[in-house]
Amino acid sequence: MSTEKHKSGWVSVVGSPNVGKSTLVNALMGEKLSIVSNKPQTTRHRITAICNGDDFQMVFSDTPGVLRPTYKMQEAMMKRVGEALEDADVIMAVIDISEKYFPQELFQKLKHTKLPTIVVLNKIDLGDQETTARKLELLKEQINPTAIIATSALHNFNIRELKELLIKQLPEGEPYYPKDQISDLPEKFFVAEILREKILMYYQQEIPYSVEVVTTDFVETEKLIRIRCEIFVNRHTQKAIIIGKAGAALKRTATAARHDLEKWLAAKVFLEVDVKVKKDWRDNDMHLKNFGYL
Ligand SMILES: Nc1nc2c(ncn2[C@@H]2O[C@H](COP(=O)(O)OP(=O)(O)OP(=O)(O)O)[C@@H](O)[C@H]2O)c(=O)[nH]1
Ligand SMILES: [Mg+2]
Repeated sequence: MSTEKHKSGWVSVVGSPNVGKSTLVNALMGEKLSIVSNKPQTTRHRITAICNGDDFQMVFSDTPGVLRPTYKMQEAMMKRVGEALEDADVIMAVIDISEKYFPQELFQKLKHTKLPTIVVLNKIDLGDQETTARKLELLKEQINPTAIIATSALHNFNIRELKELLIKQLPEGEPYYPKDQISDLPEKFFVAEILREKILMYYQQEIPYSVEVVTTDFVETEKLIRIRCEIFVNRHTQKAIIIGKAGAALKRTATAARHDLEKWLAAKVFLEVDVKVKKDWRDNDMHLKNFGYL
């Protein structure tokens, strides 16, 4: 294989919260790297997912959904979106079938960018053919993208086709990462994310949005991997909710996380979880810095 023909590039995945960006990236990767939930604002960082083939390397930046920030953590989340767009070779803009428009700021970027832009209309399993066709037409008119495709990430519909469209737009070049690498984020990050996914799943209202998870220990022994995580909340009342009556809620959450971790790490896992309060951490520069947002 000649290196001249090898294609490499960064694909930034952007769109509103909850439209299925992370589900799409996981489907394109054929592997779950980004956590997914039915609640908006699941992704908080820029998640690198490296998709490798014999003659290409496509580095996805899965980003937080675009929103108007109301606290500092969300400001940091929106900064990640901006950075991902700056670094991109290709923009993959995701909108779902129920959504009327792209967020205004993003819409302007998409309209004026010189980068190849692939628009993905996702969740078409939730709409009828007529709506899908009408939306595709409208998006084509509004944005004039390089290509547009309708998908259902949940049902793996048109994912192979989307992948081909993206690869076509990659610039020629050598790989940025070794071909067996799938992310540049540390294992400890993904461990914390898996636990946060379970918190998104099992707790309601403001709780998932008030939580940060940090992996403090990750020790591999011959028999198992010993992991310790800390869950931080904004207030004492939230700590009580996380733990639940006689610790039942936390136990259920930790057990679900442990099951996923064992699958993901292909090893037996011992998971210890502590809950701590860091008052109003989402607006505190020092805490945000420690948590890797700033
Ligand atoms: N019906 C249907 N649901 C989908 C599809 N793709 C994703 N979902 C669901 O939509 C919800 C949100 O998916 P995510 O992948 O977390 O969305 P996201 O855009 O990454 O969300 P943020 O990270 O919060 O911005 C989850 O419940 C997914 O299972 C799809 O094609 N069809
Ligand atoms: Mg996401």
